[in-house]
Amino acid sequence: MSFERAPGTKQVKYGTAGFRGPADDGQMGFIVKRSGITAALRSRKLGKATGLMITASHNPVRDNGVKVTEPLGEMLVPNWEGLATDLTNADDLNAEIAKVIKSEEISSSSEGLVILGRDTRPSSAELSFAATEGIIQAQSRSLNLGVVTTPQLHYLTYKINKGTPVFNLNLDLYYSDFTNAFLEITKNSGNLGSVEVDCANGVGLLAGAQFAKRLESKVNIKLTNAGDGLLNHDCGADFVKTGQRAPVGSEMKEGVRYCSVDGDADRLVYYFLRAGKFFLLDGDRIACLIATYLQKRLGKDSSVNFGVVQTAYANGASTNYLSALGIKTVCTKTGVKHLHHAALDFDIGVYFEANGHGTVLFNDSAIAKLEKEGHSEILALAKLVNQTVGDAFSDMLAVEAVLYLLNWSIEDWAAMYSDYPNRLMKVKIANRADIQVTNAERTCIAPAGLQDKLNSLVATVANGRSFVRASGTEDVVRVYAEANTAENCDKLSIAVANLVF
Ligand code: NG1
Ligand code: ZN
Repeated sequence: MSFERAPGTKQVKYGTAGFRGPADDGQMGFIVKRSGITAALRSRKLGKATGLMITASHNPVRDNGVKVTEPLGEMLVPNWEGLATDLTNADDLNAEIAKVIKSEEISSSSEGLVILGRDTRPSSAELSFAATEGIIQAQSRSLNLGVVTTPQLHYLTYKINKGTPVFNLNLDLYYSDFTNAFLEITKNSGNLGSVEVDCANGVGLLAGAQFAKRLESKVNIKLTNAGDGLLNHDCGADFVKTGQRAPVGSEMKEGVRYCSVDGDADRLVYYFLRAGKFFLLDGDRIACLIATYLQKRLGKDSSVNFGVVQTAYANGASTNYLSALGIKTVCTKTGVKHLHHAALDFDIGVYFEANGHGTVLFNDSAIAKLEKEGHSEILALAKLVNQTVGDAFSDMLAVEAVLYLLNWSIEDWAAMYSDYPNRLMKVKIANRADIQVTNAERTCIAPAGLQDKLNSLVATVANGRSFVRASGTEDVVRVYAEANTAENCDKLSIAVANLVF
C-alpha cells in the first residue's frame, strides 16, 4: 500500500466520522499518514497528547477510516477538521505542513505525542504504519496501543492527559476503572442473570472477554460473533438496529437479555424475545432508561439540572415519553460532537443517537451537588460511564446497573413506551450537497420548494413526521419517516424519497 498521494487525486473531506473509504483503492494509505500528521501537529499546538483511531466502525470489512481525538477524548475541534482536510488534499505536503505550523503558531522545537489505536480489520495493521510515518514526519512520537476499541483509545488518551505516566498507561486501567465502578454499584446484589453480547466479529470480543471474566461473580456475559465470522456481516449493532432483527448465530431464548456492539464497540443496542417476537431497545431507550432513573433518584428537590440530548432520528415516542415526565430534551444535528456539545449545557447531560452511540456527562457542578445532596449511588454511576465518548461496554454495564437499581426487568424497560412505526431509507442522487438543511436537520432549505412539498405529504398521514438530509459518512441522502401505522410510514417514506430523487 502506498502512503503517498498522487497529485490530482480526488479531494476528500474530514466529516462526522473522520475520513472513511475503501481500504483497497490506494487512497487510505496517504489519508491515514496525513491524519497522523494532523494528530501530531494538533498535539504540538496544545502541548498535550492527542489520539488517532484507525477504524471504519460498522462499515464493511473492506472499508477503513481514521479519526483524530482531542486530549480529553472529545472529537477534533471544527477548525482543525478544516486543517485535516487541507493537509490531506495538499499536492505539496511540506508546504501545507509549514502553513499550518505558521498559522497555528506551533513552536518549531515542539514535539508531539499521539496515542494510536486500531480495530481488527485486515488493513488496519498496515495503516497504523502509515499513521506512524506521518507522526514521525511531523516531529512527534507515537504510543501504539495496538488493537483497541474506539472508546478505549479515547479513555486512555484522556488518562494520559490527566496525569497518568506513560509507563503506567495500559488497558488494565480501563478495565479496572469500569469493573470497579460496576462492582461498587452492585455490591449488595446477587447474580444479575445472563447477557449475550454480539461482538460483530470485531474488537469488542477482546473487551467483552475481559469484562466477562472480571465480572463473572455478578453477571454471566456470553459472547457471540466473537471472531468466527466476517466483521459486521449480518451482525453487530448497526445490522440489528437497521434490520430490527437478531444477528446471525443468535438462537434467542425468552428470559435472556441480548445486546449488540458495532465493529469498534462504541455503539450498543439491546433486544430480547417477547412472546416469540423480537423486541429492540435502541439508543433512545437507553437514554430514556437512564433519564428515568435519574429523575426517580434525584426527586423534585434536587438542584441538579439534567436533560436528554437527541437527534431528529430519535423516535417521536421517546421524546414524548420524556416530555410527559417533565424531563428536558434538546435536539441537535446528527454526529456525536453536536450531541456531546449540547449535553455540556446540563449538570448531567444524557445523550444518545438512536443507533446506540452515546454516554452521560457529569460536570463539576453536578458532582459537587450530588455530593452535597448525598447521592452516592448516582456518583458511582458517574464512574461507570465512559464520559469521553459513547462506549458500548461501559453503556452495557450502565444499563445492567440501572435495571438492577430500579429493580426493573427488560420487560419493564420495554414497557416505557411504544415506538412509532418508522423507516430510514437511503436515496442516491447526483450531488447530495444539493440538499441543505437547518433547524437541527429537520427543515430543508434547498432545493427550493422541497420542504413545502414534504410538509404536504406529512399532512396526509396521522402522526406523520419526516425529514431529509445528506449523510456525512456515505454518498447518499437519508430519508426518515414516522407515522401512526407501518403502512402509512412506508407510504410516507417512499413518497418523500421520490421527492428527493
Ligand atoms: P450519517 O451518515 O451522517 O447519517 C451516520 C449515523 C450517525 C453517526 C455517524 C458517524 C444515522 C442515521 N447516522 O451518520 O448517527 O453515528 O454515522 O458514525 O445513523
Ligand atoms: Zn462505531
